[in-house]
Formats: sequence, structure tokens, C-alpha cells
Amino acid sequence: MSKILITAALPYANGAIHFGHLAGAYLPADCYARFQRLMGHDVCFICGSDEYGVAIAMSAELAGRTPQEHVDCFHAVNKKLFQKMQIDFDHYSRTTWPGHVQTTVALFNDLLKNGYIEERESERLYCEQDGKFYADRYVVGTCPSCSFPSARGDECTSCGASYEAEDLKNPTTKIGNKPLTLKKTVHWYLRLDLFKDKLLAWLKTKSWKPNVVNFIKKYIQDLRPRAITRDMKWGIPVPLPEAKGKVLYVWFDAPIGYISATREWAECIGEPDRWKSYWLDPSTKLIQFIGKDNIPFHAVVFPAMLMGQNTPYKLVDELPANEFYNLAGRQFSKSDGWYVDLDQFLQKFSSDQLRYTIASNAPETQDSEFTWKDFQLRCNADLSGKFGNFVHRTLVFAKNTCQSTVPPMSPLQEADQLFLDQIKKLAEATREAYGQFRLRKACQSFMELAQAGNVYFDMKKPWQDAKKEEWGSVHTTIACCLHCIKTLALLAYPVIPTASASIIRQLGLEEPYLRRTWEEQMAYCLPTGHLLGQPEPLFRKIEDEQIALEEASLKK
Ligand code: B3M
Ligand code: ZN
Repeated sequence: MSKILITAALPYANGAIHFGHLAGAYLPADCYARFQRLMGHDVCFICGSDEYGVAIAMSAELAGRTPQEHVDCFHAVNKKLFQKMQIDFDHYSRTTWPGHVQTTVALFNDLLKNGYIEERESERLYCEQDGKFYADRYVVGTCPSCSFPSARGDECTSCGASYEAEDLKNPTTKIGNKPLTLKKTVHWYLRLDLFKDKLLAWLKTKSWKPNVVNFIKKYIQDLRPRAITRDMKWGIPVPLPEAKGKVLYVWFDAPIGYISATREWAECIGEPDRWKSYWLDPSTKLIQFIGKDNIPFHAVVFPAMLMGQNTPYKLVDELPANEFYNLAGRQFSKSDGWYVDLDQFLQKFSSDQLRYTIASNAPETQDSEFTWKDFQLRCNADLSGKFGNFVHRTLVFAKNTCQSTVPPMSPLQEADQLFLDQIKKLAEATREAYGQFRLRKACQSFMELAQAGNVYFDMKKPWQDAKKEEWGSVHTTIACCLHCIKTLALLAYPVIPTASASIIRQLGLEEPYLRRTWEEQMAYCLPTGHLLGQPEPLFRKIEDEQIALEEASLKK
């Protein structure tokens, strides 16, 4: 048994999570956590809200709330949405819980003592009218590369260039359009440049996905000291007497949130030191699920921060970063109305239907997208047509023809043996795929097994054998199908846990059965004569009219 610490990127408490977030990090992380628990490992699955930063302070201001009210609201919203999606964190923390300050300050102090944080004077944008500095996204101006007149303070939405707010021409405040001028101020910089060799040597030991590795290689060539403080109120105060009015940059404290969240989890379960058994034990596997836009911070900046500590924290072992999941050709955007509200969606469709749709088309090696048609197809053709159909027809047949009991499985004909072999083979393929972060492949394999079940059922025609009263053959067929269903419940559990639990009930097994390991469940045979539960359909079919309505409301 190994210890596996799984994290998923901390979402900003600045809006409700959408399908894109789920596909990028949370669903793959949850499926992986469920899978590794089945493998019998000691899994801790950690996440939480990212609650500081300019973007949040600004949205709060625009919404007429204090930043704390703002994050309280969206922390609760997202926590609920994760629950509804069956994303089963061991702990969902938040970076405004008081313990997070302690951990962040400790890491800052070590970096400072060890010479990795340095004070530097620079010119920053200042508003004479307000008597204060403005940072990043609080600023708008003319893009230094393409002259687009309303470019953001961190990047240009027109040409995609990224730069410092100080590089903008004619900079003004985003709220109120007040002019800004350059004024000297002091900030603290993380000397990323000092970690270049250590980072390169460490990265050599990793065999991450090509998209991740290529990105990092380029990024590391140009490592410069990076300001980790900001002139603003919302954030963790820089723990130095001479830094009054300055807070830590959100990307400095947010990844530390993984550690403090694990600490909070340990406190909650009444074993306050337990977090150390994950973060400070070199044998722990640390797996961090993120979207591709978060790669540099997880592959370079955070590891560098940890390398600069006197405490030997775990560095990330696996970084399964996904590409983007779009909505019908374009990125999800609430402000443009190009958006499907997750909460409303879950009032009409099941979390399993969405989980399967995303997992079977996850953006693992390239961007992928949600479309209503594709959603309908995956739900109707795969979930209902193959998976649900096979489970239901078998259980209904067993109820009507075998008095709802498990019949004896013999004598085996060649076709039966081939089917049992196929079950084993596809179970192994599914297991391998989950272990390699290949959710698409895992879905494909268990769906292939469901379809193999239908083909076997059709070929054996147990209804004909029953008419002929060839009970030996009827019983063997149904026993093999029930064995397949029991296996399907296991293979599909990481992706569609609600359906799996339902199959287990319908098979007349008790809920704790699902807590057995993969190996135990594979080895388990439904005993002859075992009483089955009541069959009921697993998935609802989605009608064309409903899809047409959804498509129309999206286009509006
Ligand atoms: N909140 C960015 C994002 O949600 C950021 C991730 C933090 S992970 C430490 O994409
Ligand atoms: Zn531009």
C-alpha cells in the first residue's frame, strides 16, 4: 500500500465552476482518487477555494461586496457544486482560513532566510487622485505590442501578448478610468533564476506528458526574479515590518494552500500531525491535477518555492495537466453568455451523464468540446443503449426466468468461456488506463465490455433456450451476464459512481461491497442461489426536443 496525495487546482472563489473546470482538473482527479482507493492505497484528496488576488478584489468591488463576502458566497457555491457532481474530496478548504497564513508565512520566512527572496525598488503604477498603487488587472491601457486601446493589465485580449501593467501605454484604472503614473516603490522578488539548474536536473527525472514537458522547457530558459508582493489590501500581509500596506501575490500563497488545506484536513479528523505523513514523507506520491494554463506555477514556481525550504516537502511526482474543454467551438465565457449553468444543468440531467460525457471525451492530448448533440449521443447510445440496456435486460430476464436468483454457471460452452475471457481482458485494460490517467481509454474499455455483453446475450438467445426448456444453457448465459454486470459496476465506478452503486443494489449486494478493493471485487463470485434486488433503469434517455431547447437557449 502506498500513500497517494492527490490535489486538484484550487478554483478561484470568484464565480461558479463550469464544465471546463471539471474537465481540466476536478473530474480526472476524482476518478483517479476513486481508482486508487479501489487499488487499496492510502489516498488523501485535497482541494479548496483560492480566495485572494486582484481578480477577486476587483469582482467584489464591482459586485458591491467586500472581498470576504464575495469569497464566502462563491466558496459555498462551488463546494455545493462539487458535491452535486460527486467530486469526493477528503477535504475542501479555503485560503482565507486562518491556518493558511501560518503556513504561508513559514514558507516565506525560509525563502527569505535562505536568500531566495530579495527586496528591489521598481516603478509601479500609482494614482495621484487616490493616493495608491494599482496592480495587474486593476489597470487597463493601450497594448504595447498591437496598440489595442483597452488591453488588460496582465495580457492583451486582442493579440495575446503578456506583459507587466507598467508596459501599457496610457494606463488608467479599470474602475473609474483614473490616470496612472509611474512611481518608485519597493517589492519583494522570488529569485527563480537561482533554481534553474536544480529545476532542470529534477525535471529530467520526470516522464510527464509531452505537452507539459515542452511547455516547461521553454519556460525555464527564461527564468527571472518574480515579484511576489503587491500594493493592495486583500491578501496575506507581507510578514515584514517595512512592508506595510503590501500583501503577498496570490500565486505565492495559493499553491501553499495545498499544504495548509492538508493541515486543516488533519485537524478536522483529530490527528493534527497527520498532514506530515503525506507532505514530509518521500515515499508519498504527490499527484497534482491542473488545467494547462496552470503548468508553470506547478512545474516550476511552486517546486522552486519548496526547494528553497529547510523542511523537506514533497515535490510533485505526476502533473497530469489537461488541455481545454470548450463549449461548441468556443471557450466557456459567462460574460459573453457562452455558458451552461452547472446548477441548472444538474436539475435536468444526472451527474453521471455529465461525468461520462466529459470523461469519455476528456481533453487529454488536445482541446475537446461539449456540444449538446454529443452529450445526447453519449448518454443515449452509450450509457442507455449499451451499458444500461445490458444491465437492465439481464436483470429483468433473471427476475422473470430465474426467480431473481443467481443461476448455476455450468456447463460452459466455448462461447461462454470466450465471453468470460473477454471480461477479464477488458477489466485489465480498464485498470491499466485509469492508472495511466487515460480516462478516455478507460471509458472506451468498459463501454466495450458492456457492448460485448449485449452481443453475447443476443448470440446466446436465452429466451429461445427457455422456450425449449434448455435450462442448463439459460442458466449459464445469465450467470455469465451477471458476472459481467458485477465487473462493469467495478470498472465504471470511478466515472459513474451513482450508477455503480445502483447496480450493486440491483445485484442484491450491500453498499459496503463497493468499499472492497479492485482485487477483492474481481475475485468475488456471486454465489449460486444469491437473491438479486429489484431491476430499475440506470439512465434516462434524452429526447431530441430537450436538446433542441438547450441549443436554442445557448444561441440566445
Ligand atoms: N486559482 C487559477 C485557476 O483557477 C488558480 C489555481 C490555483 S492552484 C494553486 O485556474
Ligand atoms: Zn495586443
